[in-house]
Amino acid sequence: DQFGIKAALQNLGLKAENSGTSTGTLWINTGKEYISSYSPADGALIGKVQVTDRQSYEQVIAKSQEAFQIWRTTPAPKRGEIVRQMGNALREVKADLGKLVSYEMGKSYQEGLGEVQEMIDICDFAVGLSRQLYGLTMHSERPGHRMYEQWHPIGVVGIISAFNFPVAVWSWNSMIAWVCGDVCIWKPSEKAPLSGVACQHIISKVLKENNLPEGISGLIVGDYKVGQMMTEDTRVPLISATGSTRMGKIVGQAVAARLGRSLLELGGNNAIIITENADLEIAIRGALFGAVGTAGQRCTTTRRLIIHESIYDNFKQRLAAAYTKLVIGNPLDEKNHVGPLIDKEAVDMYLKAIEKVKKEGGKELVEGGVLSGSGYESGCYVKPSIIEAENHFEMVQHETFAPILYIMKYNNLEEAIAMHNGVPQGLSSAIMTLNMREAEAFLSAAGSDCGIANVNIGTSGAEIGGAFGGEKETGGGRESGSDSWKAYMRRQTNTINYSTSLPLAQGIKFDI
Ligand code: UN1
Repeated sequence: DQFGIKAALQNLGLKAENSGTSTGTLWINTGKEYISSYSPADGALIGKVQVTDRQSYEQVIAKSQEAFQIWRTTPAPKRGEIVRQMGNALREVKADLGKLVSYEMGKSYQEGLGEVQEMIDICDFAVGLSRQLYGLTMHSERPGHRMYEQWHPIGVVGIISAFNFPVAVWSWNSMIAWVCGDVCIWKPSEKAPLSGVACQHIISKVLKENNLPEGISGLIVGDYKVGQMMTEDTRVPLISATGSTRMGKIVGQAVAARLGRSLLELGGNNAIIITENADLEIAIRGALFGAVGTAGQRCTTTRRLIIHESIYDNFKQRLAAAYTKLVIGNPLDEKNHVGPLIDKEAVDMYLKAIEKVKKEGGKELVEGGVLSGSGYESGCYVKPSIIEAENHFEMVQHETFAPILYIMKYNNLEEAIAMHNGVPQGLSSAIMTLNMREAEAFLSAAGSDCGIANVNIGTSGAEIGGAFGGEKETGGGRESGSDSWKAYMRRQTNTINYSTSLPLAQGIKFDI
């Protein structure tokens, strides 16, 4: 136990066998099916988590509905105070939780710490927000009347999160939803359930210390069938789901069928345009972290580089040289840059994508492949690859959750932007240029069609202060900062008559 995993698990209250259903402080024992969580770092079984069955799901729903009655009328700044305590609790366990995230899903320890930092940041943001849930006031067209709008909590929010950010994305949703007065039920990824259980322990402790109803935070565990209980449930007015476009289409349609609300944050196919006016040093570094960080398993991962033809050869040589310096290995060992993929299924998809794109005419500039031998026993470690390809190739149009970077050339910026936007997804994007006209064209209404567009920064690593999400097949939802909170509340327009008569709007006469 060279990296202190045992101690971290212990500090986080995890055991070999864990219940996966929690109404808050109360953990429900279903005693039946288990999910085993294996580390892609070394292939070891970390622990088991019980799968939520229908009966225990009903208990979670009942507790959250009960809790909502109290939480919705707790003053928002008081709710913020609870979230402040949650942020502090996260500060205390940052190293342990970062380690668990790293060990359970395979991102580097540095990135695991970064993920927990992102949670702490959103807590701080939410605390401030708890005093700023502003509505507008309007001028009524009728004398002696006042109009305004207010924002009320919506109810039970169902959160479905993905393995790649097993805890941060949940916190973007839950911390904001909590200050908004909602209660949350979380189904963490079945590929990283222990990280979910660990967070639930942290939150329920804070709730208990404050004598708050346990159902403010509920946890359910399992695969899509468990998620389905929430997506089809009219008692859950909002479902926020993060994951693949395939999953999002199923969830979105199930929620729409009952006219519920969904907030979707799905796949990306993020590109960087590198113009002849780029600072090449920054462009290389931005592209490198964007493409290989989290082993290419961020929804914001850089998947395509669109490079001006005049610098194409030079850039590709420098990038390929940078790739030779990447050290691949155990994510907990801080000298390594790239950890494993989440599981062998992901490795298969990575291999198939490379094979397929080569059949389509792609040329491997930096060769991929699965690593074997000492340190790579889990079978989940792969080599980041660069492939020269064309934008219309089927594989280039598709999001493969692995470190495969497609590079291509362009001749003029208009063409580059058309290539950039010429994919079904629309999450994150970037341009590398020191030329103001190019940068502004990229950010204009005729530029990038993505929810995130950066200049001289890679596509990943967004800060929590902005609204996070994207267009087209990315699903259109916005989470995290800015005014994303509005998605978690219901808006009510109020008109108050304090006059002694009853004039009708639009000047309508109706006298008897
Ligand atoms: C995700 O991959 O689902 O912008 C979220 C980023 C991170 C969040 C990624 N802050 O890369």
